Amino acid sequence: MQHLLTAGAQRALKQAERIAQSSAAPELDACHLLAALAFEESRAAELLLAHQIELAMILEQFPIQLPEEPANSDSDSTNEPLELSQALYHFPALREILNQALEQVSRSDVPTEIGSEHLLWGLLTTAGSHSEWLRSQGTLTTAAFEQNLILQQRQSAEPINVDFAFRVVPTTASDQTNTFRTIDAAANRLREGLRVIEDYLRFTLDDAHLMQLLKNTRHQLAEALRFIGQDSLIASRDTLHDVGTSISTTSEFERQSMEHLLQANLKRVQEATRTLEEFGKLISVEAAALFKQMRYALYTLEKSILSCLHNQRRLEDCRLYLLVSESLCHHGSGPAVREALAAGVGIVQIREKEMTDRQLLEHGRHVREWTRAAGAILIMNDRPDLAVAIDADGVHVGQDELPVREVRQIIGPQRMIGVSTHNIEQARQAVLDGADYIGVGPTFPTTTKSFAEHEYAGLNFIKQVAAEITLPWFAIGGINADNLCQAVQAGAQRVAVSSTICSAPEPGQITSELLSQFPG
Ligand code: 3NM
Repeated sequence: MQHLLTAGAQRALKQAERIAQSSAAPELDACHLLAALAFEESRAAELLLAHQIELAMILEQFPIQLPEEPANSDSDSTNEPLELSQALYHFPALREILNQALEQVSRSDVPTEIGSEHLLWGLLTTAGSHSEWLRSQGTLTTAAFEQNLILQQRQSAEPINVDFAFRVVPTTASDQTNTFRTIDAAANRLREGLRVIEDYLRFTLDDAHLMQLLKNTRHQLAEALRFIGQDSLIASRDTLHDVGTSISTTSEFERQSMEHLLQANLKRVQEATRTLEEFGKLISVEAAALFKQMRYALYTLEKSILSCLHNQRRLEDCRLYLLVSESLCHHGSGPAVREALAAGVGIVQIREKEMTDRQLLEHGRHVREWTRAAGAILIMNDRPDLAVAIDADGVHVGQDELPVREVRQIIGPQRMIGVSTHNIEQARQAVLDGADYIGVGPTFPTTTKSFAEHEYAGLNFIKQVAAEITLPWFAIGGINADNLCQAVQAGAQRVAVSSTICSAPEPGQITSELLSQFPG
């Protein structure tokens, strides 16, 4: 890493050189630098004064003669930054001081350039008559000096404290007009982008829930623009002179895929809301707050749409999801899982409530091997830590377990998170929370998990979800070979079962039977 000297430090070194010359000294030494630091306007000079050390005292103490001519600013000051290595080369007598200065800089919170204050630190901490004298000046101990140095650095790094909020208010009529024009153009950009996204959601993704979110955003835009004032916006519109309308880049006409088009428009609407928020602050605080809300809603929308697409691909071939519990398996979970995988189960969840962590870890590693060999997805119920430990592909959580955000913190961005939902509000919320798939149930009465009377969702819930959610979802609860067709008719494209496969005398055979009931 290269270290540069600040302009102040460079000036001080040059001044020291001149002082050495005017003092007819055989070579430049530390006391010339000390005099130069006190002589130049610099941070070092401020620090010296803070410790009651003045130039006159230095001149009295050391055999120094200040130059009669002031430094020629033109020839002396160069704009070239000076590197430490160059300074060491030019001023070999100051080597130790420069090294001490570097050490002090490296210790600071924000390593910066070497300044005059660091040179002063170098003087204070290297042996010689200069440091003995400095330390004998009462208040100048290394601890006190270091404290002042830190304070000085903080002062320059922190923003100035003011007891009022800055608010930039357009002052002239043309300022105002330009603000309105900017808002008008951004609002149009936002409207157009929202329309493109809406068409995508309607005709391609066919997701009624996310479309509703988009509609809410459009309503918010109308509400926010009321605070701005539609009349002012239209009055300030000047499309003919808008440079943006005539400039188009070729990339604007290139969209490689539907997803690319979607992403470009999601970015466009987010950028537009940012412009609206910033310029809106100049007109109406209420409008700015609404624009901000819209910007966040659009981030969530982007995440939800992209998550739908990504997970639809990941779970494309997964029609049947097996939840395996040792206690339900007549011949042990090993044969049940292996036979079901061989018959075409695409995703397996380890759902054990009785095992110790050690047992779960060992069991999990086996199931990981089997699922990996079959190219199937492995999910761990309720335990993000163990999911990571056995390298599972994801975690499944219920409504009372860890929320998606916390699970995400533990398992990272790539692994999946499944969430159990028992009514449509929970299902919608899970989509917005960032679930990768949801469980929808209980579809039929089940004894594998207990539910309160009001939690029994039934086929109506399946129909509701089928009507509005395109994030992959699995109908679950009491599904068997006899009723699976009802769930499929209600709109389920994927189902999850536990006892039907685990307790079957021939898990492979029942798996095939279940799979054969899916259309296509
Ligand atoms: N969750 P079986 S139903 C674990 O509705 C579980 O969220 C459900 O087992 C939900 O296929 C259920 O044996 C039990 O009924 C699934």
